[in-house]
Formats: sequence, structure tokens, C-alpha cells
Amino acid sequence: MSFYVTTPIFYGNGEPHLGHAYSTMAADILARHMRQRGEDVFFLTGTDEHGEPIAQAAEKQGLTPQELVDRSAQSFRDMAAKVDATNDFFIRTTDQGHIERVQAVVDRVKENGFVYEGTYEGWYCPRCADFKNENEIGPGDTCLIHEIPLDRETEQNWFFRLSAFQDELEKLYEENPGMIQPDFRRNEALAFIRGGLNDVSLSRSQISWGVPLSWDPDQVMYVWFDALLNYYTALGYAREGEDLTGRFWPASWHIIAKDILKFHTVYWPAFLMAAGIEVPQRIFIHGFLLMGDKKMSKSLGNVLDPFEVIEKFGADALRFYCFREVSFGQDGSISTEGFETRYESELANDFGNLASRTLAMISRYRDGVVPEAGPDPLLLADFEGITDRVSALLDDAQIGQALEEIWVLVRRLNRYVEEAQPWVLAKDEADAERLDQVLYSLAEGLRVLTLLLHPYLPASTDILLEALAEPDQGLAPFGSRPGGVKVEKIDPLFPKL
Ligand code: ME8
Repeated sequence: MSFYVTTPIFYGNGEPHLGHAYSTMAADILARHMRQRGEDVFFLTGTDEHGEPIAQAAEKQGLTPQELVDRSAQSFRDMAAKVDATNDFFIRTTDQGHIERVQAVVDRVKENGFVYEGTYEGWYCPRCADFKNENEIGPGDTCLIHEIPLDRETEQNWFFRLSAFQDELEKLYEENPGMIQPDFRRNEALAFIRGGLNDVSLSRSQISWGVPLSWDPDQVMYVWFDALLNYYTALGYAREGEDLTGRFWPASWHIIAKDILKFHTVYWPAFLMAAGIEVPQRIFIHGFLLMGDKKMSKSLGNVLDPFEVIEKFGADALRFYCFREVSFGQDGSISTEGFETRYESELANDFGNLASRTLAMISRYRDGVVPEAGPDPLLLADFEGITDRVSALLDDAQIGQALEEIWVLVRRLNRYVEEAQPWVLAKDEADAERLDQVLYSLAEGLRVLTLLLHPYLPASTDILLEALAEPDQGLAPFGSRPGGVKVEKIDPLFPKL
């Protein structure tokens, strides 16, 4: 089966922060997990490089737009690498391959009769790059998100007949209740659609930094249509000489935050329908990471630097913390103190310790060879079906809940060590068989959990899988690997600071 997951493409006028890293890590966890299941995976991220905000930011910095986006594309690429994302391609909307394909899709939308010429008059937020309808305008004609005055725009441009898709969109979400996750976001999208859809500008005439329309090159594509199309165009040119569209489209998951719900649940499927292209399978809309009670954002300046955290604690710790602390789908506060607490108590104590002591005991009591014994019946029921449960949760992008399922068993194994007391068993030759069973069960439990944790903690689980002499990273049920394997001791995976 093919599995195609995307992040938003981030604006090429800013520096990456933890909010961007969050979506990237989420998509990466799903991609890694699906690869473990042997699926044919494609994972896309990238940068959104056209439009007025970028042209303006470049001018302010005394750069050409291209110079600015070249720099920030590099920063976003670095960010993805630093959080250990395994994206299969990094799209930039200034790629020639993207531009050509955007033009081709828009031409189809026009041929299909959904484009007309008209005059736009209304309110526009230059930061959102969004035309606001009545219920999106704050007091004194301001942007509700950025709290800045909106611009009154009047311009001659081309329109997309969004209104023609009202019924089809309603039907889409009524007939596919699971398509937008979490469920309350689907209600939001439906409410927006039922509120009535106005046609939207498809092009801008007073901006030049964008994709020119093939039939009217004085106008450039409205940046949101250009940007949304990235998910589709990338497959056409990500691999030289190969078109991956048939293999991966429609996307399995678009991972986004709630700020761009309207674009992804209303504009995007409508535009695809207009072009005669299949709509994505599912869209996951996560919440905002908050520092205190404020959204982290570039314009508010309260940004937690993921690079600093990674420098000090490693990418695994960041990946773990974000999905452990905040319920995926909800807003959630994060803090340095919260981070340090979880690092100590969960990564270092619960998991790191379990790994170190299991390997140390096998080394001390059995010369590093996992005994050839069977699994302890005491643990069998706990581990029964764990891989399926985690897989089912991750099928629905329940990243935090899947992690919780795994963590329950991490704690279970720690309790098992305390209950079984291998150091007592080791003192009496009469307990040798029981010790074999306990050590085997610990090694096996640790192996199963390490495999399940791999998508969350790729670097430390790589070390551990090597120490456990587990060559294959595919998921495995408890008790499926026989003993007799030589394992190695390890240094603490999450050293105390
Ligand atoms: O909107 N918490 O780009 P953008 C969680 N280019 N996630 C956050 C976040 C926070 N505090 N801040 C940002 C754009 N994000 C468009 C997208 S897609 C075709 C075009 C993440 O750079 C989250 O995924 O403003 C959010 O949707 C995205 O960054 C917005 O990134």
C-alpha cells in the first residue's frame, strides 16, 4: 500500500521555530512507522516562496525575493534534518517543476469553466495573504489573527468559482466523516461551508512575485493556490525521469495546524474538484504549541528555538516531549521546566534505565547472551496485541495516544524488574531457570518496545537496536524472537544533565 504524508510548506520569509518543527516531526513519525510496516512511503515538506509578504520582507532586508527565499529554504531544510525528519523531497514553490505544473493545473480549471474575470473589492490581510469575508474581520477593520489594519483592495483580476462547490464540499464531508481529524475540526469546516461560499480571487495584478497565469502573464497566481498545489506538483518532478503521481496521489494525510484550516478544507478540495483531480484522503489539523498561553509565532517574538533544545538534549528528546506533553489535535502549553521534567523522569528514568539495566543484567548474569527461554506468562497478556493497537492508533494519526500505549508497557517492564528481582534470583542456582525466563522476557519486551518507539526516538532506538542485535526494524510481536542472541551493554541513552 502507498502512504503519502505532507507538512504545510512554510513561508520563506522567516526562520523556522518549534511550531514548524512540530508538524514536521508529526509527519515524520507517521512516515517512519509506515515504513516499518513495509508500506511504500513518500513524505513531503518544503517552503512557500511566493507572494506579497515575501516580496515585502525581501525589500525590507535589501534583498531580492529570490535571495531571501534561498536563505530561508536552507534554514527550513536544516530544521528538517535537525529534527531527524526523513522527508523524501523538499519542495520549493520557486522550483521550475512546480511552476510549470501549477500553470497546467490552473489551465485545466479554466478550461473546465471555473475561472472568470472580475473586479475584487474587499478586505485583505497582507500577512495572511488572505481575502477576508465579513465574519473574519475584527474591530476597526483589522485582521483577527495579526491584529493589524486590513487593506481595502480593489483590483481587476481572475476569479475562481468557489461558490460552485458548496454542495459538493458539504457532501464530501458528510459522506466521509473521518476525512478531517479531529472531528470538531470537521464541524468547523462544515460550518464555514454552510455559511456560504463566495468566489475568490485566483490571481493578483499588483504583485509580480508569483507564478504568471499562462493566458494573462501580467497577473500572478494568488499565492494560496500556488502553495496548496505543492502537494500535487511535487510528485511530478521529485524523482528525475519518473512521475510518482499515480503511485502516491491522493495524499494519505495532510498534517497542518488550525490556522490554515479554511485553505485546506475548503479551497483545496474545491480547486482539485475543479481541475478534475482526486481530493486528499485525510487532513489532520493539530493545535498550537503555546508558550504560557500565547501562540508561538514569529510576529509575537516568543519562540522556543528548537535548535537550542536539540543542541543540549538531542532531537529524540524534543520529538518525545512535544507528543507526550501536548495532546495531538489540541492546543497545549510547553515550557522549559516541563521539558526537563519529562526528560528526567520518563526518558532517563523510565526508558533509559530500563534499557541500561536490562542489558547490564544480561551481561552480568548470562555473559551477554539472551537466555533461550520462553516469555513469562505474566507479561504475555500485557503485550498481547500491542503492535496492532499502536498501528491502529497511528492509522488515525493518534500520535500521543499511541505513545501512551507504548509507555504503559515501558512502565510495566520496570515494575516487572522490581517484582521479579533478578538480582535475588541470581544468588541461588535453584532459580536459574526462572532467571532465564525473566531475562529473556525483559530482553524481548525491550526489543518490542524499542521497535515501536523507533518513529519517536529514532537516534536512541538505533543505538539500542544495535545493542540488542536486532538487524530488522520491522515491527514484531512479543515472544517472536528466540533467545541465544548476544547483546551489548550501552552507555546511558539519556544522560542526566
Ligand atoms: O501558513 N504551533 O506557512 P507558515 C503548532 N505557507 N504549529 C505551528 C505553530 C505553533 N505555534 N506555528 C506554526 C503557512 N505552526 C503557509 C502554508 S501550505 C500549502 C501553506 C506550523 O510558515 C503549523 O503547521 O505560517 C502551521 O499550520 C504552519 O506552521 C504555518 O506555517
